[in-house]
Amino acid sequence: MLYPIQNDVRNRLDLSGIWDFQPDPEEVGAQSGWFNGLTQARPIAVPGSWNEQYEDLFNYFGLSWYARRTYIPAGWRGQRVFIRVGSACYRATVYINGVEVGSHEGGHLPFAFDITDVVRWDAENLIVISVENHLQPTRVPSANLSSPLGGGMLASYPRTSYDFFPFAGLHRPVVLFSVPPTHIEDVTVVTGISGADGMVKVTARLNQALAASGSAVLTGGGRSVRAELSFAEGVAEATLTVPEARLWSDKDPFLYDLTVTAGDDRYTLQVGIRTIEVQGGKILLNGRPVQLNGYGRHEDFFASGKGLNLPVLVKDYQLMRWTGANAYRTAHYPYSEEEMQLADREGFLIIDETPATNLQFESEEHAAERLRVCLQQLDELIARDKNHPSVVMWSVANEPLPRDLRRATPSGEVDPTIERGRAFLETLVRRARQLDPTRPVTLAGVMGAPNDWMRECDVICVNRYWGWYVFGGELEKALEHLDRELDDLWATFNRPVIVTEFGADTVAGMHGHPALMWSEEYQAALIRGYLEVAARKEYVAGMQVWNFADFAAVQSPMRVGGTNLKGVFTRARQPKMAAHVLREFWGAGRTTS
Ligand code: BDP
Repeated sequence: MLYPIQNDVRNRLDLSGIWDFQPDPEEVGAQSGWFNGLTQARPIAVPGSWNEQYEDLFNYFGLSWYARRTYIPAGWRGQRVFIRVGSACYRATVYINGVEVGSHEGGHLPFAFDITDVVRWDAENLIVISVENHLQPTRVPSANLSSPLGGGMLASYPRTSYDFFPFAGLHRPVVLFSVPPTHIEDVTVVTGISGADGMVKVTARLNQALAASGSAVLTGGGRSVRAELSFAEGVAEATLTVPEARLWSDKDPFLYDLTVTAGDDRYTLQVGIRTIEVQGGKILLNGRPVQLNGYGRHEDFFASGKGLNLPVLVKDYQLMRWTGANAYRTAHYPYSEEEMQLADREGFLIIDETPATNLQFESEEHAAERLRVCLQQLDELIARDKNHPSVVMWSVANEPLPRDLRRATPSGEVDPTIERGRAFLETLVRRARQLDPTRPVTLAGVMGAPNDWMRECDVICVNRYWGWYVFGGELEKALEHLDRELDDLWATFNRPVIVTEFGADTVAGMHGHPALMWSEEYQAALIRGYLEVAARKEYVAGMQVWNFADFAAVQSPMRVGGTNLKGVFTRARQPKMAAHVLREFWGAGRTTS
């Protein structure tokens, strides 16, 4: 799944802008031929969630139709033409000139369809995309579960099983692109280090099982290294040796250009030469210990919802850097490709997470379908992000939940979800490792879940709310528990530990003396306390605050104005006191030695 680019042999037309839009709550659009055009359309921005663009659409998750017309440049004739959607949440069907060309499910990953045979060259083309985000128990993430925990996150509306707003729509750009008839369909880059040399192994695959010749050329830092590629059955492989390579790191995110040529096609991508591995209690970047300090985040902003918002993205990177962060987790789903490119360029270390958040194993009814969806999304994520140097770890799940967080049902009977969960999660971890043996694999564990669920993980990631959901207001006690629990995790696993969530809801501008819960002082003290405890532990490989910024959640008695207020920045990106504490701890700079 290569990101579409523009060069002299490939073309790309970005259809971002104002589209026509029509909700279809009765689901009559298909019978009524809406793929031939919308009758009562209103304007809507693409990319963008529909929910915050119109008041009546805020809690609407049903079927909706998008439409837009475009000419296709004459210069594309003779090439294969594709439509590609960066993401559509949750299920989408694409029609070109009234012809259905394909569907995709899963809200956060790209998909493309070959539309060469249905495009018009002498007239405008009508592009129609239907999207729905029905909140269902079989989907990932799941909603409207009937299990005891599934009454919704804290009896929420809408009834999600997770703590963020289920924004819907075309969240990332829709583009048309064209490529030569025989073209490079995929490139896999694996980098290594040998003495002062960088090793870049390139595997390229064509769309057809043909013999062809080509090349791989790596340029950067005033140097150029070249290898011939000879394709057999559509696949070619070569390893480039880069003398005195400039390595990619969070301190020096140096990128080379790799240009792969095959027949008439040419594709260029950015490559960072680096290694990532786990050794004892350390994560090693290019053989040296590195700390992954930063945040759990969300794609979230006013009006755009979960839609790609480039100025906010750049601003967020600047603010993360201002606090001295060098890492974050894409909680709780894959983020945009544009964001991953920025991370490569800016030197952020990413824990790349699938949409499998808050999995429950209560009923076996939906388990098989959910596993299928999880595996599909994991496969698509790794296919999309495998070449990003910034991606240093895969997270296959966030906070999978046993029935009872105290590990046994009150009657003393064994909780069957423990064994079901273990098998399910093990399948995900193993699949990630099989698809990509070059990166550590993890999942972010909830407080009270069985440790056994993390047994297969290379790095132990835990979300901890001592001082908030447990021992709220009792910071001293909370920190004692944290201290002890971290040591226990190390004793159990002998692997690096990252606290992937910790924090406190905080109303910006609310102060307290003494520092009471919800005040800026309390959040600042809690974060300071956690960082101090962690600083004493050699095996802690990173601290990630929940959350970078306040974000839209579902309505519940726990979420003021439907917002999770654990941000160290507000939703409008103003710093709370805690942001200054982080600056003090991390601001001295990046932590790779
Ligand atoms: C954790 C979840 C995260 C929530 C957070 C919270 O992983 O999605 O937003 O807690 O409660 O359980 O703020």
